[in-house]
Amino acid sequence: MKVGVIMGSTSDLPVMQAALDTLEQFGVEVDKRVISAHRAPHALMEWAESAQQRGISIIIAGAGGAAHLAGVIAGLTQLPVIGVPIRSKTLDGLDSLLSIVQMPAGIPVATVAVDGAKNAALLAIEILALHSNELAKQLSDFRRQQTEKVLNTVI
Ligand code: RP5
Repeated sequence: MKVGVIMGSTSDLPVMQAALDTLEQFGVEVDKRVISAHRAPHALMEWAESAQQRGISIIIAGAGGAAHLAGVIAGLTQLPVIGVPIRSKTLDGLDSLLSIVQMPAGIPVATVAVDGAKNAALLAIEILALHSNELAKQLSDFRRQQTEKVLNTVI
């Protein structure tokens, strides 16, 4: 079980690192790439069309601005695609969010919050955990610890 993590630019990496770190924390194998949908469309097509054959089960795609990366990938593969809108300089990420979330019917992209890379990884892990008792156990431990942390906070 492998998760593909792709981003449109190395400038997205500081945000997308949270997805990579979370997947690593759960021991999930990652196939990571930087490919821009508009600067390298042919390479993107090759990557997306071969993703399933390369053992990827779910794709997390982060991009900002006119963020068509996740939608284009979703059109090229039947694998579930989770989009991460990256906060942009000019419109604060609203452009990225709307570009990713407003997919026309027929080709879905599951969209997380602006800069929501950690939740993208957790959503991918939840999907993988449907077929992995080990991941399901790790996930419930993670959630229990998170709950305990909230309840044990002294103010
Ligand atoms: C998008 O354009 C990338 O995903 C990035 O968020 C944004 C800016 O890219 P750079 O100009 O920093 O490479 O394609």
